Amino acid sequence: MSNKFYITTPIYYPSDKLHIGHTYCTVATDAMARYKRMQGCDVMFLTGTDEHGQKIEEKAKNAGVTPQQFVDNIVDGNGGIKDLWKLMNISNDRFIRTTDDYHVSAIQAIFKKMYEKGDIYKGKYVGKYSTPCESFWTESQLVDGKCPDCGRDVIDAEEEAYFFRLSKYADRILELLEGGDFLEPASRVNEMVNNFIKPGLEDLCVSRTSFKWGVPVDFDDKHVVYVWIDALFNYMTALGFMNDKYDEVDKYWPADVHFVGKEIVRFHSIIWPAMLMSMELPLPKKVYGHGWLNFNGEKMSKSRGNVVDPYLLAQRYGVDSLRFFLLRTFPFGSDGNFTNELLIQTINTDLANSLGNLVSRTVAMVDKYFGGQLPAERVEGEVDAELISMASALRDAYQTQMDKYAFQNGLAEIFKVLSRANKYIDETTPWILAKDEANKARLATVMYNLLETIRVCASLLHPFMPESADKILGQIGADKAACTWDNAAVFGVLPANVKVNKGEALFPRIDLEKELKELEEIQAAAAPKAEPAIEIAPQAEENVDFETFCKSDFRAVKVKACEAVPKSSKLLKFTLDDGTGTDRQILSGIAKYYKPEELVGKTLVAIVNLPPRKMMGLASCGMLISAVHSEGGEEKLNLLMVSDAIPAGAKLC
Ligand code: ME8
Repeated sequence: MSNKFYITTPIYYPSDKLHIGHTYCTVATDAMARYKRMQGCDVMFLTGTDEHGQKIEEKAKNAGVTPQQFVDNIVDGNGGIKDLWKLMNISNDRFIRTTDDYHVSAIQAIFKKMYEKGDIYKGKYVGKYSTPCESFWTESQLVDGKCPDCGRDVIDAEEEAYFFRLSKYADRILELLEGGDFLEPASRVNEMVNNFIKPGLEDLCVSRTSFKWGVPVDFDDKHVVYVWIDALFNYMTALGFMNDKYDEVDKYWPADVHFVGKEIVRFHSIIWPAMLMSMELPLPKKVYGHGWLNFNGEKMSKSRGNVVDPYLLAQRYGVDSLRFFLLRTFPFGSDGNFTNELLIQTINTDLANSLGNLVSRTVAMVDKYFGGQLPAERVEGEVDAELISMASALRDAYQTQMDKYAFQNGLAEIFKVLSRANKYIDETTPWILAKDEANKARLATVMYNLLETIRVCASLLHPFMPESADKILGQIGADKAACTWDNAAVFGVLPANVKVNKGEALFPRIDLEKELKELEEIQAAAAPKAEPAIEIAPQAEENVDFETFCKSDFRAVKVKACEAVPKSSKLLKFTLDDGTGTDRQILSGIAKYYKPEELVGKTLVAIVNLPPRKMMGLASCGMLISAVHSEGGEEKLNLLMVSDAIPAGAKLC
């Protein structure tokens, strides 16, 4: 059986500096890659950057540089993405950039192949168009019927585009998701099936003509390939699929696991396998959707000014402490709440107290009582058995957790043993044994058992904190070559007359209160300025002539009934008195902002002469007017309400 292991991170957008959330996923992937290498696997660990798309094109334009210059700076520049991974000691075997020539030409060939097969076809993209943003949206992408980017009105529009026959693969995708453990954690399967597959998979628009910064469709260069096709196939082009740069598809594909954040699980568990099915390629063995890190209970975002900078933390507390904290504290499959306090407390409790203290006490005692080298004589004691059996069983318990990607639990197993070892010191009281020369062999046995326990723990901590684990192994006099995976399940590997090397304290204790204050000040000073608390959409530059404006028929309408639309999280259905004597039905995507019952009896404003349109199979005849703004990064909406003294049907002008 092949012992290859191919693992990937998402490829990151180089649109901004990366933050602790991105670092979290990359560190987890790195720990898994190192764990597999330790087991003797032939690992391919891929990461990279996803460099195309409208967002990058716009950012570059605003910065006055070309898109290529823009991404080069964020990826390769000083303090950029590659520098961050170097700092975090990320051991990726390959780094792909989607602007790499070999990838670009491979994407063109892949697109063409699916087109020739008939799985990509040319059609019309009928949707909504936001003129100020020059972007197309589907009905479901709109937020309250408005452009999700600028919050302004959209118009009906159509554009020539290529489509991928996603619908053709719906049954196979459902079977894939429900029939095994392709997607984990299991909770994500329900999410995908209920939210995306059961409502019906529509064919996917896979080309754009509204911007240029993408891979051109080589047989129709007005179009650029949809960024997600470009991005997802990185996992294969980086091995040499449809290019000559590498020749490792047979060796490493299919991927053993793609680690991805929860919001991109949809792309990886539905669109990606469907495209692979179309290309008749083997599917990855697993997609693991990890949770998000929030900061102080809030989503991290630039507009809130609360993104946590991994550079700052790594420089202040050490790379390994940060790596450790991320994987020790948050269960990988769920969301986690990052706080500075939690970070410092974890460093103090686990690293300074439990691990660091055990190592420094043990080494200091061997140094003090034996001049640094143990004699070979041994006298066993009753209390030894439990420690030895726990340390001997640790590797397998750890493996069970790691194989489930349960990093937190794998580390918990190690810390159970470390805490047992600390207790063993209290039980054996080496300082009392040291008082009597007759106890020398017993004291040496106690020290040896501690050193061996530390060796096993440090070996298994290695994937999480490689530099510190090496330092610990160095201090306890372990030969690195002997600290193998096999030996992690054996007690008694260190030579009987092992010699220790007293060294620096690895994890100094931090004064929580003082440090918190300082850190908060530094973070506040370094944080990009939060955007103003209240954002109002910019006013339209385009003028509408008076006559056109007057064609819009604004009327006061009274809410007779209002109810949620079944199966829609957004829509409310209004039955309105518009003064004509016949009820008017309007659907509005405002369920997030109002409870239906609070609107009954209110007098609202509607445009009543828009052509009727269907939403969720129901007719909507007109549009309710509301005011939209953003507060602290959160969208707020208020329906325009007028005095109840105004009769239904009154014209507003
Ligand atoms: O999505 N906590 O790129 P990206 C945890 N280019 N993870 C977080 C996070 C947080 N606070 N914020 C972001 C893309 N992430 C695409 C991927 S793959 C073919 C293309 C994670 O830079 C996020 O969930 O926006 C995602 O998995 C990864 O960072 C990259 O995000």
